[in-house]
Parts: sequence; C-alpha cells; structure tokens
Amino acid sequence: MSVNTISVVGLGYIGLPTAAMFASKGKNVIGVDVNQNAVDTINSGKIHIVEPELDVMVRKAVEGGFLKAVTSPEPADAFLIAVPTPFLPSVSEGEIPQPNLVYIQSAAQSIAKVLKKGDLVILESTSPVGATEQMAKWMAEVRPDLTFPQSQGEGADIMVAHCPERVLPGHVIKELVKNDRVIGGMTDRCSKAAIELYKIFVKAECVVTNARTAEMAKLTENSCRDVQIAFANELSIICDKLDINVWELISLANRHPRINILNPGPGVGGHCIAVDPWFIISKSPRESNLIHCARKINDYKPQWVIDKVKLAVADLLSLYPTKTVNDITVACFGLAFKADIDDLRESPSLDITKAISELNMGKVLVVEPNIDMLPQNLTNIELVDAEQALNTADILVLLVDHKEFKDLNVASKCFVDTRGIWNKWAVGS
Ligand code: SAJ
Repeated sequence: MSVNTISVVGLGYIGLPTAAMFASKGKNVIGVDVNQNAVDTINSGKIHIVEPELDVMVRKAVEGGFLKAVTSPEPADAFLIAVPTPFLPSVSEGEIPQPNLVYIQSAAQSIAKVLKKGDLVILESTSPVGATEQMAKWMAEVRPDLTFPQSQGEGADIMVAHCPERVLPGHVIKELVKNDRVIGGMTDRCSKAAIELYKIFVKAECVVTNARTAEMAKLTENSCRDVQIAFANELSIICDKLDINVWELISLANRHPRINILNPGPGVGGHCIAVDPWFIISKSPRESNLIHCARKINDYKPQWVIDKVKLAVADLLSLYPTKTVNDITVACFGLAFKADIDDLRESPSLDITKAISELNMGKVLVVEPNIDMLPQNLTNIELVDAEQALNTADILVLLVDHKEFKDLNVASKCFVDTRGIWNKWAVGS
C-alpha cells in the first residue's frame, strides 16, 4: 500500500498530535475538524490545546507545507478518525450511561464521499465493542459502488481497522512513538496496511488482533485503572473511619513484592478512565459487577470530600464559638483533573470547588497555577496565588497534586488533603 496523503478527522488531544507526527515524517497530512476556529488556529501554525512539544511540531509542519487543516474531508490514501465518543443524554437518574456514536457516524459518512478503491480507514476513538463494524456499515451505505470488509472480506476495495489511541495526556508526543500499538484489522490485509501506516512513526511493536478485541483491549486498560483507583479510594474511606493514615498504609503494603496500590484522590476525572468502563457496562450490565462497583466508588468520592470539608467547618466553629459560618474562608488547591496540566474537563476538583461555593459559607478561594482565568460557571470564587490563600484561608482543601503545592508549609493550618502530599503536616503523623 503506498500512502502519500493521510487524513486525520478530529483535531483534538489525539488527532492533532497524530497528524503532526505523520507530517514530521514528511507525509502530506490533511487534518479535518468541524471547528472553524481550531482549523484557522492550526493553519496559522498555532495550536488550540495544551500539550508539551506539540506547538513546535505543528508550527514546523504547517510552515513546511506538510500539514493543513480543513472543515470537510478531501481525498487521501488513509483516514484516521479521532473524534469524541461521549454518552447519550440520560433519561432517568441512576440509568447506565449509553455511548453516543454520532461523531463517528458523521465522520464516517463524510469521509465515505471521498473514498476511493485501496483506501484505509482507521478508527482511533475509544469505542464500544462493535463500533468499527458499525462504522464500516455507515460508510458502505453512502458508497454502494465500493466494497467493504464486512461483505467482501480480504478482497474488499476499502480496508478498515480499529487501532485505539493509548497515550497519556501530557506525554502524548513521546508515547505516540514508544507505546506498543494494538492493531485490530477487520481482515489480515487491513491489519497489514494499518501496521505499514503506523510504522511511519511508531518505534514500538504493532500487535495484531481483530477489531472487536482491539476495542475491548482499550476499554479493559482504562477499566483496570478505574478498578485499581477505586480500591485505593475505598481504602482511604475505610482508613479515615478507622483513624489510620492511608498514605502510610499504602506505602507499607506496596513494600510487598507483588502489591502496587495506586493513589486515592478526590475522584476520577478526565475523558477516559471515568467514561470507558461504562462502554463495557452498557454492553454487559449483568456481568460487569466489579467494573460497575468501581465506577460507583470513584463517582462517590467527590461527595465524600465535600462532607469532609463540612466536618472541618463544623470542627472549626466549635473551636471558635464567636465565629459564624460566614466568617470561614475555604481555599481549594487545584482545579485540573490531574497534576501539572491545565485541563479542567470532567474534573472532580472543579465539581468539589463548585459544591463548596454553594454551601453558603464565607469566601471561597482557588489556587490553580495552570490557568489565568476561572471558568465562567464558578461564581463567587476568587482565583488567588498560594501565598494569599495560605495567609487568608481558615481551611485548605488540597484537590490536585500540582508540583507547586508539594513544598507548601501548611503546618499551622486546618486542611483536607485528598492526595496525601501534605501528609507530613498531618496531626499525629
Ligand atoms: N488518579 C487517581 N489515582 C491514581 C491515578 C490516577 O486518583 O493513582 C486519577 C487522576 O487524578 C485523574 C484520573 O485518575 O483524575 C485519570 O488520570 P490517569 O493519569 O490515570 O489517566 P488519563 O485519563 O490521563 O489517561 C488514561 C491513560 N490510561 C491508562 O493509564 C490505562 C492513557 O494511557 C489513555 O490513553 C487515556 O486514559 C485515554 O485516552 O483513554
């Protein structure tokens, strides 16, 4: 298969770095995105997301004439689809969230119009099992003049594969090159073509399986992490009740040669770990007991943190009977969904901060060194620096383990530490 032009549909956290990577290897890359603003930004050599090293890569790719962005697909030899797979709006409380494949459907239908015999289409978006076959069906409906693997097998005009992205936000450029790649072709020929494509920049192994197993592999990785984080979160709740320092406990248990417990936190955020397990649960609700239970534990954790803050307020008021609840200032440290990034989407810290501000107490301050402005839905909250928060707040709530927070001296303060980085200052430690 000779690949001269590669099209990447969806220029977000995965699609744009992937497009830039192919362009850096001298391939002609057409990026497609429905967001005109993103398209204009990229065409001016800039980026609309934060990811280390990506800005330089995109600038060089655009300046060198290897990368351009457009709003509707143009012909290419290989197409990679990296669009979001959110949930359908829920109908009732407690209902299992169902995946919404509308973005995959619209990407498939729009690229189908420009497909030609011999093209390769790869679905990279994290998807429920069966989505790749469904995507191939959507393309076949638009192009009855072409044959697809679901009806024609190895001899089909169009090759289709699922090759899930597995890179960690903040390390995308490095991980794109050095992570092993799961290659789930709908036929062997599809897999071979996909390997040839990824080998343009992937230095690690490209491991072949079928499309359904590739879909499940990605969901399994993120569900495994969710279950492990739930175990840590459950331990933190148990230890709090038993008056045991969970961080000390975990570090002791992790000295066992076969134990590696993850870190408790304020809940699980981001667009992957808290989402992907539902794609398994929604397909197999009766069988996914452990995965479902882990989701519930991790989803409950923010409420547990809010309750801890309420308790801290009550303790403070009983210590200082002349104070009222309106005199209490709470400072929340960190809004991002994890350490050292600026990404606030699906962040439990953001939800917790908002809930604290709605408790109708005194002032709520936020320290978030990675942003310049608070999101609009956070009202009655002030963005301050760490020093100001330390000087004025009565209660500190540590929500994200950003590097800037690790060396703060909070010895004399009342605090709720959800990440264990102020552990050494805890009373009794
Ligand atoms: N978290 C904890 N305790 C831990 C580790 C993480 O509370 O010990 C929390 C984080 O604070 C964050 C959430 O979990 O809120 C998710 O963070 P993460 O670093 O575990 O993962 P993501 O969402 O940034 O990226 C994951 C990665 N998957 C795995 O590590 C199995 C990445 O490789 C995937 O490519 C990505 O999901 C994705 O796109 O699916």
